[in-house]
Amino acid sequence: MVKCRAVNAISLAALGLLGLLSMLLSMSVLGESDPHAGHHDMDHSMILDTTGMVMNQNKDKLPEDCAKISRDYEFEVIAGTDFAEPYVDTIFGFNEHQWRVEPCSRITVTFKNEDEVRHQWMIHKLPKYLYDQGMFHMEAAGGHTQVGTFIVPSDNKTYLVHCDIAQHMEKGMKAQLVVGRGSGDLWSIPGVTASFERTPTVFSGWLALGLVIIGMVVTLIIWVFTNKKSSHTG
Ligand SMILES: [Cu+2]
Repeated sequence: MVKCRAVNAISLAALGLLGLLSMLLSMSVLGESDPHAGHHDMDHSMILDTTGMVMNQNKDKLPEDCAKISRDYEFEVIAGTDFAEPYVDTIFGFNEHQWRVEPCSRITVTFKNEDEVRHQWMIHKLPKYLYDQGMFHMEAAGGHTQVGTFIVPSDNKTYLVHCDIAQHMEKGMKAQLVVGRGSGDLWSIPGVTASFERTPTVFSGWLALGLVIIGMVVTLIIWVFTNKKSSHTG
């Protein structure tokens, strides 16, 4: 009788351990890694108030490879859930997800947030000698507007523009700024390019489910086996 209880206790412990293991495994598989998870350092070139912020604004410093400002652009970018409607699997969006400009041009973005949650318009891989961390970044609190200006260098390049708030890019806030001829479209831009990122997400979801099922089956087999054994010995 004592032996039987001991075996039952072991099988129960094994059951719990396996359940936990499969849960942990599925969590690590499902957990999406955010490439921009690291926080961006604040620096002095930042305008910040309760309505949001503009970081690394540049109205007059020319990139090394530009003799003069080729052209001035003014874009109104509206952020909001309404703009996600035309696209499958999106929740957030910009009124436009692609802008085209000439090399060495100066771009002023009026960033209007129509949602209640805050949103960002963040562009990456600009020259680091002009922009801290190669980034120009605006953030507008819900219902607010921010205006910011930056100057692009002379290369034909496609820049990633996104909202860095957790899951906003994955849910539609991804866009591109094409300078000159650009350097190839980025993937998964709503209305511009097809999504290639969803496939691995769906795959990892199924993989996690499979792992959980396998874990449960193995646990069940062990449990039945040890119970049988204990009922024979007990
Ligand atoms: Cu956002």
